[in-house]
Amino acid sequence: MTNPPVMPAPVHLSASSGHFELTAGTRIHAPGDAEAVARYLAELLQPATGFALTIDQEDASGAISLTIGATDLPTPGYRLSVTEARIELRADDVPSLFAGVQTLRQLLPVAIEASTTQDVTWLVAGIEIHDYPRFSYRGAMLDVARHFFDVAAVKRYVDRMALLKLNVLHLHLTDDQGWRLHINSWPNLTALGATTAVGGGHGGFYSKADYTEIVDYAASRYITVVPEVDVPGHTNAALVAYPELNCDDVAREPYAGIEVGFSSLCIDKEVTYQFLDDVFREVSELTPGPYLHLGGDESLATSDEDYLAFIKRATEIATSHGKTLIGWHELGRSGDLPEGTIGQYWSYVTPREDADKRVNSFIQQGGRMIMSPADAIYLDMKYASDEKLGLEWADGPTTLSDAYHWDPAAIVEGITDEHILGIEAPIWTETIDNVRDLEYMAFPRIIAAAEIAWSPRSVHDWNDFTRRLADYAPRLDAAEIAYNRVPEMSQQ
Ligand code: TNX
Repeated sequence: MTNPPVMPAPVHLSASSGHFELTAGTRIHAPGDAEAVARYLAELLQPATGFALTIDQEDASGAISLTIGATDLPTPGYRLSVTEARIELRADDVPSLFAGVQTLRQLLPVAIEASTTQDVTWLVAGIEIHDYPRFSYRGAMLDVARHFFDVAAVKRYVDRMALLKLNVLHLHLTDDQGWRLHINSWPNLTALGATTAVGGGHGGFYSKADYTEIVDYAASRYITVVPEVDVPGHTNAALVAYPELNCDDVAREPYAGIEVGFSSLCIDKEVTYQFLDDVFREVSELTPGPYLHLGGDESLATSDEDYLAFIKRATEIATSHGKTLIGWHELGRSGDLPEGTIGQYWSYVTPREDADKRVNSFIQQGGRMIMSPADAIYLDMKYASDEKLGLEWADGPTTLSDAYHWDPAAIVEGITDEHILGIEAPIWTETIDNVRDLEYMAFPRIIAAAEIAWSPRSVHDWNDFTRRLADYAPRLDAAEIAYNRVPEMSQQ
């Protein structure tokens, strides 16, 4: 018997005998903090089964039991046991319990992903799993600046992430083409700076209520939102909205192209820092998570001296609002970062230029790294040269195999798991303007990314991964995920 395809691969899984059958009468026992996850599970199972499962906090006789308590696993993790009589899921903390539910979900027949009632016997084969993540930060980034994605689209992406045990949603909220979050003290950012997109589309932005709706929805899936306000480059939209942010006081024209590196806030003007203080304060107030991302990439229109002076002030202002900072790896040019600033690496699987030096700079300044090597994990790269969607700058197309065959701890010499907070799969949206295209670019490569983020190196195995993926395809179909059916998914 082959093991069920669980994505990402668990640390340990062994099949046992018998089957558990989920029926309309199955009760879920979930004391204390486990109850919220039990409610999520009941909601998840409802559409396809038609069952409204009863959740009980006190009565321990329920056949499915979700509990929080020590699992004796190395990091917060979960143990899942399925026998004919019971399903027992025990986790060290609530997010791990939620992760365990994602595993359980994948042990049910694929029809469980359907949005309408299915005539299926809901059997779960006997199994013992213990599992815990390799990295605590398992992210996906969505660029809502090049093309805007509304609240419903973001929620849908959040649910896709949850399935794969990803737990950080990084929103790239501002760029040359658009400013996508309303800021009360600088209202023209959205009134004038959000009206376009790449290719000249209509743009769009989140009201504060919209943004909070995303943050709350993500939180209900134990996903932390990291907002990015990209400065000092990638700021044309702000320079359109406020002439005073330009050194020459002349408002810029809206930009609908895909070049990078041409815009910069005016480094010498005091108003620039008032602007940053207001924006960082308002964004921080809306953000319960610990992180604020301030970009810092590709500031090619800013001189070295200006860049360093700017970063010193901008980071001081940002930390004054109580957040830990994240910056793209160029931020490591500064030796003056607030202690513990996190770097996000976007060079290649083999570092180029001074990317490895930048990484070491963050580590020396007490920070850790998020690894996003562009030639492995940039989900906006083409799958193949003849594809319509995607870019190719990161050494040509990125195949599923490229997305799977890399190790975050083998990129920069001396930088190993202890220096790595986690990994993140960005999806830049120059060529992507709708949910189907987004899912096509993300899936299946994001599954590879999730496996790099979650599963230990010891269980990484390309043949096993592609076999599981082929078995997994019907589940993606049932979930109506618009994935790219790459050749590896059709093998038997
Ligand atoms: C590089 S990598 C960028 C983005 C683009 C992306 C397209 C990085 C930090 N910046 O501005 O959208 O390439 O792949």
